[in-house]
Amino acid sequence: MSKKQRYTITAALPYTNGPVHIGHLAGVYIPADIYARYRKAKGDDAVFICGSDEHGVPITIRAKKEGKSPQEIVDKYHALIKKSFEDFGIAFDNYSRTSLPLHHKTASDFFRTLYEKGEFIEKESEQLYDPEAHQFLADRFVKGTCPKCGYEEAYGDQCERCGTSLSPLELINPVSALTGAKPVLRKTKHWYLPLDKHAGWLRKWILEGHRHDWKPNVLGQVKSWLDDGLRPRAVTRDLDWGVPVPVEGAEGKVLYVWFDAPIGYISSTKEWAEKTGKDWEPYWKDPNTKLIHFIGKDNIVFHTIIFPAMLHAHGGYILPDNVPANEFLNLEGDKISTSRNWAVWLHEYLEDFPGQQDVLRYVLTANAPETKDNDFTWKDFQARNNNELVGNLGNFINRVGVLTHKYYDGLVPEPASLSDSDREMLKKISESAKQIADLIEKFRFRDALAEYMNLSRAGNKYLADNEPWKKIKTDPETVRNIMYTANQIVAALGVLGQVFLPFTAEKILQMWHLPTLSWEDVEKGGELLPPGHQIDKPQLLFTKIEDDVIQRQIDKLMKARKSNETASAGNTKPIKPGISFQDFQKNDIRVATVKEAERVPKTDKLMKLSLDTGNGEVTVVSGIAQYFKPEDLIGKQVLWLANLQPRKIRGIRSQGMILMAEDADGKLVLLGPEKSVKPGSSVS
Ligand code: B3M
Ligand code: ZN
Repeated sequence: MSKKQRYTITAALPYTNGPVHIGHLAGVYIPADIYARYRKAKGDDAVFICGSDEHGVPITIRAKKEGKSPQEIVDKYHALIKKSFEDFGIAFDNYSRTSLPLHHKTASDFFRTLYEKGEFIEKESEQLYDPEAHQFLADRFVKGTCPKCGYEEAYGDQCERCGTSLSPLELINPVSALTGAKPVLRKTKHWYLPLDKHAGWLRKWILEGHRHDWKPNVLGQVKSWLDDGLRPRAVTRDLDWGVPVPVEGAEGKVLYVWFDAPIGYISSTKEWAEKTGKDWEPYWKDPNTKLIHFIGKDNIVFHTIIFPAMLHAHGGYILPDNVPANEFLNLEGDKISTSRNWAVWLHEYLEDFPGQQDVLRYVLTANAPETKDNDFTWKDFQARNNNELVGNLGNFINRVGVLTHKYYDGLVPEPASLSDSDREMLKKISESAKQIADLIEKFRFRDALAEYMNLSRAGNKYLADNEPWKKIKTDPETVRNIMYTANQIVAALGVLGQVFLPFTAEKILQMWHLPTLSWEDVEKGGELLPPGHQIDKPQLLFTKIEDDVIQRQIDKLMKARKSNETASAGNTKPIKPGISFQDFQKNDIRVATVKEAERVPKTDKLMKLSLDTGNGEVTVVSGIAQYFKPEDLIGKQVLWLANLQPRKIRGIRSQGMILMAEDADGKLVLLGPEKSVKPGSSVS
């Protein structure tokens, strides 16, 4: 037996400003749960930690919208989220919340330690303040006219029309997005974590030390952050909801939510330790402990750079051993969105598919966005249930149970002398277990699940090839061998299934009266169920899902889409004051072809494009990097305003601009000719 290894396994703390949906489950909680269950099945000393992230600006916005206090909002969603996780068998050892006094104290002490060690920089700056709301305004909460292009709806951090990065102070006629009031300037002091100081060791630790064991998507993001150059990052905010900054002169300030949230992992571990009479410290401080963070791709920088820098600056803590981040899950071809209600909510799924948690767990694992964004569709959900769960796994187990009862009154038969094919099948059981283990340890959960299903498929094939129902009269000895072997496979599927499909595995274990078998027992090979072992009459594990059930789900989504369209139709902007045709003709708009595209370093939004204008190439800097990948743009034809005065953006001379349509949710869409035309063709 391998040595017990200590693991601290965390799953991202969900924001309590809405319920959880399939994207959360597929991206973070199911893989984390499989991994934690696996480690425990292997006999490791693993603790699985999570909790609600109850601070941050979005929660205060939600509270304002619903006319409630932030505490009321987080109470409501904390309860809902916690229940969804329980319902789906996400087996946290502790699910905490960051509004608890224990967390406030832990986060506060952590900040104080860094403060006292001189790990922060203090900086005073002038920021916009809303005199009506009595609060400083985060950049996104200031709107006004872009000084570069005159767009009236520019945000305090950027103009989405021309792509220029802005500071709120550059906006013409700024107004508060909270109250519409004219903001005033006020001095404010904040504490910054000088990430630049940490760049050296971070680079060594991750890009050298973990270059073989961390996922490529994670390494890629880390590298691009480091290559762009790290800068000091403010870890405090002027806000009245959060953990108060525990130093003098910080009245009315709280810790930045991304400073306190990861400390939530530590406080949740402390809470667990208090409840269970354990010591929390080895789980965070013993260098032999492996710390694993399961997260979505939008959280990578916080878990690979910022939180490790905090832990390092504090001293005494271990750093993550791995950060297996997933990409995103889309729904029926569209990005999942809480505000557009484009989601499958877990609590609603359970109303429509009671008792069918494992079907969703199965589909989300089989289709997990491990290496790239993936799509969930209801048709695929139906097909996987009917073909794979009903047709393969459920069918195999049922057949073995039925035949064992029919031939042997539910007792595992005594084998005669096993044939080569029986032996091979038995060998495959332990090989599968090892293979699944290996894949899980590499965080390849889809492949691990596929291997699990392969074992069941092999079982089906074994029965079909050997046809016990034909031999029972003529060759009962061989049938005893077959049914003995088939029951061993069921036992293995029950034990190994606990990590993927806990509800189903539980049923198998009960029907087969499985003694306490461990993962190691299955890996070792050999007999799992002795002859004479009694099993129950089988009940069906899965049922076929009919078309009308799926159609209802699709209809529900279409309804959400319709109501979004109606809502956004009411939201179109008023038409601007009239202009003459001559005015319009001053615009020289042409079709151009994108030849090259690359992100502008150190910005999130800017993309540098090289356009074939039919009359040479020009460079345009455009604020579209959030919506497109460079490779998606190359070769596309776009509309180009050719005679806009050139200007420098981030040191790059940008000539003209690209025309775009803005979707109701602010997403930008390229405009181009309906069919390809010669670059330089004019638009009128
Ligand atoms: N609440 C963001 C998110 O849900 C954030 C994660 C915190 S993990 C410490 O995506
Ligand atoms: Zn602008």
